[in-house]
This record gives sequence, structure tokens and C-alpha cells, in this order.
Amino acid sequence: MARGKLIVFEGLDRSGKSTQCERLVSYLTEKGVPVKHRRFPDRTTPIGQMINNYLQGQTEQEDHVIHLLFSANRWEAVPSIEADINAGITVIIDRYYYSGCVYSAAKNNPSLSLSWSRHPEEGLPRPDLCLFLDISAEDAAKRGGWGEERYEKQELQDRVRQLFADMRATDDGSDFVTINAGQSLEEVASAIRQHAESCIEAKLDSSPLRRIQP
Ligand code: Z5A
Ligand code: MG
Repeated sequence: MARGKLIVFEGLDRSGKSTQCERLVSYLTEKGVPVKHRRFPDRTTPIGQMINNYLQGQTEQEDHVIHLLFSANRWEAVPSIEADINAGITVIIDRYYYSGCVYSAAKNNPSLSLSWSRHPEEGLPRPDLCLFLDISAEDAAKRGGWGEERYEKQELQDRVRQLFADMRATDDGSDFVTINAGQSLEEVASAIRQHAESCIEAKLDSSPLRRIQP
């Protein structure tokens, strides 16, 4: 049996990741493609609840500790992600390790660089396709103000934007596709569908899931 694919959505805040992730899952499900929808942080697990409390400002965590909790929240899902993929199910994830690295590095903690932040992610299943939803600060601002969560502040978001660009320039970008997320919902969805369908149809079937390399 052909394995499923690992497709992730990344991008800035309000770029439309959750909206488009749900649309893609519905579209593929209607077409009869077996898919599973996940998101990180997964706030349903005990580690995810600690992350949720931190994001909502109810608890404090040392910068490295919260970084490792976000990473652990991905690692705890790995057996289930791998089981789905081996069972032929395509797993579609709303945020993954790129978010993990850039939000932590954006804190400007001198001992938490982008390269330090990437180490705990090494060995995670590597996406077959990373859909990066790109949006200008101006277009994102038109989509409403920031919410109440910890990272939803302009200054930090500006650093996140730069760090996403730095990471795209230095990471192995062979799975990476940039989508102009400033277009209409339908235009963005259509671009995403094209990339996702060619990924799912690609003859990678006998190749094992790759790992995030050092
Ligand atoms: N974080 C971390 O630090 N480390 C990690 O390892 C991970 C995450 C995984 C919570 O994440 C925080 O965790 C996040 C990163 C950090 N911090 N911040 N800031 P989250 O995924 O739970 O955050 P979120 O609030 O759900 O997602 P988001 O990024 O803010 O939004 P989005 O999912 O990209 O956008 P959306 O909810 O789909 O759309 C936003 C609005 O725009 C909504 O009103 C839509 O109707 C509208 N929209 C969407 N598309 C369009 C188009 N094309 N045109 C017009 N309007 C649109
Ligand atoms: Mg979202």
C-alpha cells in the first residue's frame, strides 16, 4: 500500500493557515482521499495544556523550557503520525517545526538562537510538502487586531517575519512552496489544492518518510 503524505501549513499570524487547512481537509475528504487533520500546539494533551496556559498568560515558563515543551508536543504525536502515514492516510498539519523555531528565536534571548532552537526538531518526520502562506504586514493588519495571546504583538511578529525568511533561506527548502496569502480565499485555496494534489499523486510512494536533518 502507498504511504500517506505529510503536508504542513506554515506562515505568519492571520495568513489564513487554519482556514485553508480546514478547506483542504474537507476538499480531499470529499474526493475520497484518506486524510487526518492535526494542529500544533495540540492543546488537548497534558503538555499541550501547559503550553495553552503559557500562551494565555496564566503561567510563566523559562524561554528554553517552553521551547522544549512545544517540541515535545510534536514528538509525542510522532507515533500516531507515523502510524497514519504507514496506513496510507495523508496527515495535514496546521503549524509545525518552522513555527517552533521562529517564535522562540524571536524572543532575542542570547542563548536561544535559531540554530539552537532547531536541534530538538531533528529527527521529526519531514514534510513532503510545506505550504508557506505569505502575507504582507499591511494585508495581515486588514484582517483585524491581535488577540490576547502572548505572542500577538507587532514587534515580535516583525521579528518572526524576518526569521521565517532567514529559515527559508537556510533550511533544506525542497519541500517548500510559498503561496501568496494576500489573495482571495478562493484563489489561495485553489493554489493550495494544486500543490497538495500533485504531492499526493507524486510517485514517492515507495520512499520512506524522511526525517528533519541536522
Ligand atoms: N507557536 C510556537 O511558539 N511554537 C510552536 O512550536 C508552535 C506555535 C507550533 C498559537 O498558535 C501560537 O503558538 C502562535 C505561534 C506559537 N503564536 N502567535 N502569535 P496557533 O496556531 O494556535 O495560532 P492561531 O491564532 O490559530 O493562528 P494564526 O496564525 O493567528 O491565524 P491563521 O490560522 O494563520 O489564520 P486564520 O485563523 O485562518 O485567519 C485569520 C483571519 O483572517 C480570519 O478572520 C479569516 O477569516 C481571515 N482570512 C483568512 N484568509 C483570508 C483571505 N484570503 N482573505 C481575507 N481574509 C482572510
Ligand atoms: Mg490558526
